Amino acid sequence: MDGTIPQNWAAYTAEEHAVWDVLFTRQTEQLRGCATAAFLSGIEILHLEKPGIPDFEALSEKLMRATGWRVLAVPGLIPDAAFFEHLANRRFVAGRFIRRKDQLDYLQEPDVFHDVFGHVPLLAHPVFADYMQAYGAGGLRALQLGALRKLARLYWYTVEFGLIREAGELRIYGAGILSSPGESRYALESPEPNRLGFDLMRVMRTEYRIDAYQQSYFVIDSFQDLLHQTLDADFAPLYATLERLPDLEPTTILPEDRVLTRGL
Ligand code: HBI
Ligand code: FE
Repeated sequence: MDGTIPQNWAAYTAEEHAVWDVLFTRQTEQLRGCATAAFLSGIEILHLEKPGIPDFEALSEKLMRATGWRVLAVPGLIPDAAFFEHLANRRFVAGRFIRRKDQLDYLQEPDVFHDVFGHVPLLAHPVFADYMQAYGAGGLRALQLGALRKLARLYWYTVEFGLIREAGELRIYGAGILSSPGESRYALESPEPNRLGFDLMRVMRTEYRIDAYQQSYFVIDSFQDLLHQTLDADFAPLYATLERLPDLEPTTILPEDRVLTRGL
């Protein structure tokens, strides 16, 4: 009852593999010079450039060697507790299905392209791999403390929509951006969204939208810094403080925010 199912890799059709190939080629071209170096080396370590939807068993073997994570298939979204339990044990759950070829740009539920192309390469990075495990353990505690709404914002603004400062530039590491052709350009280049220095409490106060490009992105200095700002924190008193602070809209800028310009 852990919500996982066999991937049944042999059952994918030629057309399904072709959808992966189209998305993969388009996104890797789009992301040249835009994605964090850790993402690009993850693609290499895991041999994701091989055509077709990856076989989770072979993928897990390579990932296991790199950082001790494995990838398991799920039919779609699974309950929060099960999701966190998997992460806390270094198991990443990925959608088995792939979007149809008339849905290349938009879909609601995470499919195998979002989950594997967007999330899995960074799991080959030792520090990010530890961050994801810590998030899973933190999620289980947040559920007990009734604080999931706050902690979910941390996942959203880092794992899904995070930016990182690297080689004097802004780069993408969030899977929601990496797997979206439109947002990968918008996140780095558009003058519209705010790009704010990452701060744990600030992020956990900030609401987010799931139906449009983000209006604020939070920028980390390094994965090490992200891990330290989160893993080292005792979240129970932070949640208590958050109860007394108003939530912030995605567009808000506070006087104490570190606002980054595109050239940093
Ligand atoms: N299930 N398959 C899947 N993928 C997710 O990203 C996911 C989930 N269930 C719950 C969940 N995410 C949330 O708890 C977190 O995003 C906070
Ligand atoms: Fe995701």
